[in-house]
Amino acid sequence: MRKRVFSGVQPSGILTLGNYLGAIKRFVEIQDEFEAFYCVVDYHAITVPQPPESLRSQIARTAAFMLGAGLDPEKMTLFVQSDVPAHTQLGWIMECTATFGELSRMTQFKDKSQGKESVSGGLFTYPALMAADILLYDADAVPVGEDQKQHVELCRDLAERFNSRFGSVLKVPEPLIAETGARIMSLQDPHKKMSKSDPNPSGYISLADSKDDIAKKIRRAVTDSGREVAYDPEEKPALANLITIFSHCSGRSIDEVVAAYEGKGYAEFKKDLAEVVVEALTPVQARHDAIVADGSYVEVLREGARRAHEVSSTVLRRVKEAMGLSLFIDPEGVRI
Ligand code: AQP
Repeated sequence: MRKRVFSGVQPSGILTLGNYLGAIKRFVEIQDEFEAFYCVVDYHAITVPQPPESLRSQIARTAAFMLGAGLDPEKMTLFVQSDVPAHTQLGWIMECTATFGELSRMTQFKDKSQGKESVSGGLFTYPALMAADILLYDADAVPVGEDQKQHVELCRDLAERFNSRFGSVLKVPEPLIAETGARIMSLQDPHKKMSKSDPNPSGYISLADSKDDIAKKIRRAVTDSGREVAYDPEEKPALANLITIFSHCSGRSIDEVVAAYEGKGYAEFKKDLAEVVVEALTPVQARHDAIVADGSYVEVLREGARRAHEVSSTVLRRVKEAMGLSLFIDPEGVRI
């Protein structure tokens, strides 16, 4: 039997090149090897305010970009989190399993809240919901970018704690992180990861950016002092990030990229980088546009939710039974 993977993507903006290279490209590569469940995690997106119209279109576009990147409905299950009731139910149980101290140590919360008390409670507890998302599918592994590793480790801790209290109920998953390219950094600040909710659009390349926007953003990307195209993440982090992007989009190794630009300046490197990125994204954009135009993602998401419900409701039932919670009403709200 194939091992199972689960992973989610937030529809909190238009997907970035970071989401694509760090996660979605990988989802596509492993869809033959694993039984994969991929989820548009819209409950996670509402940890910060989202206007309803843009949230609705971002959910559709996230799914369409994931399919456009090459996810195949014949091979994997793609669904929207809020279509499957078990997520919030196990989410609450995981909130009650996690401790305040554990959630306080999550670096993403620290980064995103920046010490403000006005952030939502959901932003603080969302790693518990993420743990529930994963555990509902008995996932063996979770393909994520490096930035999500801490959350997958929390998920493992919560599953182990739950199992030590209630018996062997939950499968403890492993993170599955690519060796390189797992963390694509902002084009404006190489110490910050590239993020779709960055208020400065020059920091990220969105999957919807035009050829001209991509060229402009790469031209304006910060570089380090010096002229030589050399890969040195410590001393030249901005350039190292651009070389990593080049390598991932072109399929050439870091060494090959560096060798190709020996004796050439940053300007020529950046011009070619823009072309390589455009070449990688053009087919994804074309398929995305076709999927949005014919609306075919709707049926994929409907069938995905049906399949996800089938699997997750069984795991939720197992959890409730082990904890002594009520089983008089099934997850659809129907008396049994
Ligand atoms: N910069 C990145 N480099 C590599 N991988 C990344 N991922 C995100 N940013 C990078 C990976 O993309 C997957 C989906 O991420 P997400 O949408 O669920 O949440 P996120 O990590 O919070 O992504 P963003 O773009 O930064 O969203 P916002 O701005 O809304 O917070 C994950 O596997 C993630 O590792």
